[in-house]
Amino acid sequence: MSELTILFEHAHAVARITLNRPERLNAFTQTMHEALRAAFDQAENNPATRVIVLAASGRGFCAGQDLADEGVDPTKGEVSLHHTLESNYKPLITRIANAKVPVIAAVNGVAAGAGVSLALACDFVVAAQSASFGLAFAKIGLIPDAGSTYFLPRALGTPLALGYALTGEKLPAERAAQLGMIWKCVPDADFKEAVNTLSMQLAASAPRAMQAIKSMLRASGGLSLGQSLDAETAIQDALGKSVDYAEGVAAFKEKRLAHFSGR
Ligand code: LHQ
Repeated sequence: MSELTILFEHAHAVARITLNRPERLNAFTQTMHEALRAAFDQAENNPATRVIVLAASGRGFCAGQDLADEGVDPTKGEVSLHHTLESNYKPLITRIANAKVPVIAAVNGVAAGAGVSLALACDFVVAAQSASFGLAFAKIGLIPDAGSTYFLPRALGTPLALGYALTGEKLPAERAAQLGMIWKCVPDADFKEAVNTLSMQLAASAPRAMQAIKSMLRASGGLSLGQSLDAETAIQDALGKSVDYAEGVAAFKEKRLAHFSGR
């Protein structure tokens, strides 16, 4: 067993959080949830963080809930899944969706159950070609949770969401990219480079604009056209007074790269 269930690194404005239970395909335990929360605290409390990469050790990304963990194993007596969903998954998924900086899921291998939900909560999913997404929930008598009933129909459309959720059939990464469920599927050999390139690209982008883009697009499903136009106007007006807008326009005119400060 690995001692640290989560690894954390911070370099060049990129916070890298790695799920580290490779022998269980990084399935979630209570301990891992707690360590993951601490890692997100560390990433988000550092003003130098401009992007968070959520990666995984070993051959899998995340096999969802560890079905042998205390409190969720029904072979050991009656369980209440309310506790772990309320205190672990709900805050995690909400936190990723609301994070001020973009979050990239680096899906190196199989994602199953709540591991799929975790990936879909992120702003980008970059997957290696050998990775796959398995909505394994129904196979064990449960429904998609941790946000999957929200994310899946939006990402795939209702017919495919129903099909994959009801059958639990694995969705290969390449097909997931073709269907628009994920940002990119790349050959295994190019996977690390693809994640690095995207994280460096985002780290160089204007932080306030990225935060506003993320929050507007995530809220858009619940807004009317009029509300969207009003919100765009208010946000754009504020961004128009930012140092980064002045820098972006100056860089464009001078035909050079912009250096954004986040102000
Ligand atoms: C595991 C797991 C696992 C423990 C692989 N747990 N050991 C539920 C309840 C509570 C609240 C919150 O939400 C949820 C939502 C969920 O996430 S429910 C869905 C949970 N996940 C699954 O049902 C997936 C179970 N795993 C699998 O179907 C397979 O392992 C997949 C398809 C992911 C990978 O298959 P393989 O590549 O053939 O690997 P493997 O099955 O040999 O797994 C490697 C080891 O990891 C193995 O242990 P072993 O001692 O035999 O080497 C597995 O038992 C263990 N493992 N997933 N979720």
